[in-house]
Amino acid sequence: MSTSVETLIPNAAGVGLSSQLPTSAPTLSPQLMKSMDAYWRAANYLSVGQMYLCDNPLLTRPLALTDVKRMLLGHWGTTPGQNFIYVHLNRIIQQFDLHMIYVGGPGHGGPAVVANTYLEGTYSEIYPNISQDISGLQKLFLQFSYPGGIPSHASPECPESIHEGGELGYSLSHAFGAVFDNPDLIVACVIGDGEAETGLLATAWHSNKFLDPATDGAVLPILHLNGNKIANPSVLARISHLELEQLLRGYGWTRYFVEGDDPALMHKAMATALDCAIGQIKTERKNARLHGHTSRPRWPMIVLKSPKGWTGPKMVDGKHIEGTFRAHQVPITDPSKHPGHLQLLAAWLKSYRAEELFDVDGRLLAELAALAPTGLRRMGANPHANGGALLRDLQMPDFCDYAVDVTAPGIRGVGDTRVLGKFLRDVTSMNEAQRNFRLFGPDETLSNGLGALFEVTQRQWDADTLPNDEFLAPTGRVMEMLSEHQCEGWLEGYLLTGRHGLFNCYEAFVHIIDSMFNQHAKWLKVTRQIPWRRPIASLNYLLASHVWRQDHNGFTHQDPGFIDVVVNKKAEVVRVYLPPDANCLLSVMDHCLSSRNYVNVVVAGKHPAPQWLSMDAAVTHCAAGIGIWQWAGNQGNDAPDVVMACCGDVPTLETLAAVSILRQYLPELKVRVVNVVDLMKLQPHTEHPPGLTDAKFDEMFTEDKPIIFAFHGYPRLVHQLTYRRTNHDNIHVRGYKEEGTITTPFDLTVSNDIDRFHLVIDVINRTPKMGENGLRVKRQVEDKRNEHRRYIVKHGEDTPEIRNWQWRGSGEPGSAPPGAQSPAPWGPALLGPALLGSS
Ligand SMILES: Cc1ncc(C[n+]2csc(CCOP(=O)(O)OP(=O)(O)O)c2C)c(N)n1
Repeated sequence: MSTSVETLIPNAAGVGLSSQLPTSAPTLSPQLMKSMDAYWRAANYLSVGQMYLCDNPLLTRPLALTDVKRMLLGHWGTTPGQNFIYVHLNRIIQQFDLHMIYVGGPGHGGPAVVANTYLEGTYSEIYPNISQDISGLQKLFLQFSYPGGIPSHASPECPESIHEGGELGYSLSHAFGAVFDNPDLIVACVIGDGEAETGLLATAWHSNKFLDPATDGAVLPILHLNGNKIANPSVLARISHLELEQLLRGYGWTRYFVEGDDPALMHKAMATALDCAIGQIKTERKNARLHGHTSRPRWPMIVLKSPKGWTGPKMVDGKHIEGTFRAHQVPITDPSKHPGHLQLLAAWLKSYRAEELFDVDGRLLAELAALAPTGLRRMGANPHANGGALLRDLQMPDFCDYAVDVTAPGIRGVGDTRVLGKFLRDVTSMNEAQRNFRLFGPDETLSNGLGALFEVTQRQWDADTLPNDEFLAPTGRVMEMLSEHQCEGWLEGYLLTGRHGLFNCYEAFVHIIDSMFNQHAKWLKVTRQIPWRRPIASLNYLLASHVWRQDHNGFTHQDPGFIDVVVNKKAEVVRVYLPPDANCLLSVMDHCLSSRNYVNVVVAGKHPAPQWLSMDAAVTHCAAGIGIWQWAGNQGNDAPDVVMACCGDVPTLETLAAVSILRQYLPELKVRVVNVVDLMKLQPHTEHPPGLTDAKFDEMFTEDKPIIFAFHGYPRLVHQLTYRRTNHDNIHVRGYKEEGTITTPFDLTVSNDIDRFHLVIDVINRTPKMGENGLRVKRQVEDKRNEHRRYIVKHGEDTPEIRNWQWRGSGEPGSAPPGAQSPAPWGPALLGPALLGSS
């Protein structure tokens, strides 16, 4: 491979002009280049050592089989390239006094980041037992991919990492999330050419249209074109240079190509490219910050084309390794089973000439150690890579100031998220000065009822604007791009570097990021066990357009399954809240925005809906997470005959409507109403400490009475959470069961048997001795369901009695003495005249 560094600089018309940059630029003196090459060799040596050696770390005696680990793990292919990049980044950090962190997209290059943080000293500072001597080296090597040791990826245990890179695709979005509102920060983001084939990475290039050069930092993408994935070539490596260059140009980048395999030439080329890139970043910043330029910069990026497994074995067992897909993992397999492999391994290790790099005690030579930046400029010590260390509390208004005045339960609200929107608006403005709060979403901030934010901020947008656009500005607190992946990736990067945020999304489509949520939750679980990782702000989801209000959008938009995915994760990391009304939503969101190290999922409605609790009652209810709504039931001081449980705004509405029927027509039935806000309360506290104790659960749900549970999501989840509870056999759950289409709001509940009439039928069917009265009510509500169907087909909307239904029972807790009979001013008969007097 010949070596070149090439850039394509746009001329005034924006057309790319190719120009060769001199590879002999005087960036590196011969001495500096020699030292950097030695540093690179040291990192490569440590990487191979981690993959292979359990003892004899500096080969002070001939390599023996007993020095080699029994299980050989790790990914060599990406590692030397990442080591090469790291040493060059160290140089520019020093030269330009940069605040820089490193994101390694191919996180399987864990040996590289561990090696480099060890060489720069941060690793030993955090883990003093991995000391800067032979014994430390031996432990460094042994722990890698070893039981009880560290994972093979850039895992949370590694000091420089905000991105494990186990699941490929998220690096560039994380990097951009990290630089929003971090004007001095540069994130060097290494992107695997395989990783570049993933959906998110392919769209993440567009992040440059959302970056404000005046108030945000910069990302320097380094596309690592090493040609191969695990077993295949990469697409970007097998299209023509012109196609690749045009693709990246189309994404809006200035491209610097560094290509070759001769280390000496490549060092020069890389240094030149980095100098150009950093120079350009500085110029763009200056233009925006000092000269007020507003045009979108064509930010620099580097394409590093180097052989996969560079400097590793060229041939093993007659097969080409370096530069091929075979270099991906462990190029030399188990020496105990393959004659000749031990010698090959020894030769490979020796090729790095460790004796020229480390002193006899195993310490990196001082002149090489001096190549790394010092103190907090080291990428492993930069506090942005341990974002919790930088986290400042959000300034929060008193959420009670936004309360809905609930004069009586059941008054009609304006839409719960619309109430929340005003609270979020003020959270936004109160934190404008410290610039550490952003709202992310795929184009739905307005439609999710959060339009109040645009009274104080804009959508950040650095592409062109037209006169009819709304709420677009170079800087703003709202980030909207129609890629749920991108929103999630940006938000994660933002949180991981010590800020706060909220992701609002359609409930059905948040599934798109299921797997990203998984990875973030895993990260949080691990970091909770790492004392030096400071807690970060929670990842908050607001699922504001939920399954039960997708009657107009139809079946594709009806899916409450994200919460099923979420509860698979450790209860110590996840929380799921289903506030029944606006005051509960305010209370829950206040808690979520103040919390740390969780993933909080909040499901809330945006349509006008009944409001149940005063703010005081809401605060008490949400603090408990679950509670008996004494005012809604009629058990008084007696034991209930049936427990009507509800979780979610629409299930709560249908439950209370069902209760009102029961109380009017079957008043001898003692009904208890339990509302669940915090879903995880259902789990036994032995599995999830904040869950209800069995005694409390039994007290609330009884040990033997039927429980009719109207649930927002798929019914199975309630069974999953409660299967160990005493009364589990009596829990009968109604929820979404994949019945949906374009229809009326109430018909969606009818289609899934969670409507008030069906809940009444469930009660009658499952409560013993309901007698003739019960059968008559059951027939009546069955007729009601049929009548409903006929009506909506004829009129195209729900019946007036459904549309206008209002709770007319007694008031909130405290409004009537316990045990007092409700005056039951139910108003017009719910089931029509045929039933009047039946009770
Ligand atoms: C989303 C995802 N799919 C599949 C894998 C399995 N995998 C691990 S490494 C790899 C190839 C990566 O290629 P590239 O990004 O070019 O990295 P490099 O070649 O530099 O190792 C694959 C497919 C993964 N980690 N993540």
